[in-house]
Amino acid sequence: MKTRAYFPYQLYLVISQADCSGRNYLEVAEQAILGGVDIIQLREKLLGTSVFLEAAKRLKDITDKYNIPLIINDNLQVAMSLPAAGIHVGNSDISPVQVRSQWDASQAYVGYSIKYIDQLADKQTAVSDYLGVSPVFRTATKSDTVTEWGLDGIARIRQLTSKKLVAIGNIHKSNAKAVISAGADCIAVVSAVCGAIDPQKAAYELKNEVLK
Ligand code: TZP
Ligand code: MG
Repeated sequence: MKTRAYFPYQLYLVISQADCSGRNYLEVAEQAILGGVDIIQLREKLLGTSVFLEAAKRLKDITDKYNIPLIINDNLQVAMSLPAAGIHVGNSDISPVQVRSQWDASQAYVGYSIKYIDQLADKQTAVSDYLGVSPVFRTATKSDTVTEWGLDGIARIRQLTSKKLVAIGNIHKSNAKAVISAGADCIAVVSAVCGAIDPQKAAYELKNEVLK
């Protein structure tokens, strides 16, 4: 596992079983890794902890095989039980400070979604390893979003923090390079890979756009 200070990833797949539209999420994840996805988050909003944990264990068998970090969305119990490489939380979930106090794993990544510019100055940001710029563009995949940051928003956040920035929200092949040029370190996608006919090809094409 990587040290916390080191977050070299550029293509982040956020996956759920529901977002794979009937296909097996494990197959989609493996194809995505083969295409160039270098970090994966399992984001299951509808599963209870024990079912979420079982789904995560199956995915971890694959991410371990390719030495890819597996991040868990929101559920610290699942993240700690696996154990995952880290956890990603929003600003209405368990806080990064609480995660740090309950999860004694110095190597674990903590990702924190930024919806409001004021969050950059708070202590939650200070203890996080990377920030989710959420969303960059409005997306049908997640409807309850607040700020649509746009490319200008990424550039603004970039000027205010040296934290690694993971941009998410309606990122596709056509806009991925612009998102990186605006100041993001990494792009995160759901539908561009999970909704693609060929997830491996989709990941490969995205990776080519974001490679520096
Ligand atoms: N957080 C902010 S936007 C989003 C999440 C989980 C969904 C991104 O999905 P897509 O399909 O890549 O737009
Ligand atoms: Mg959340």
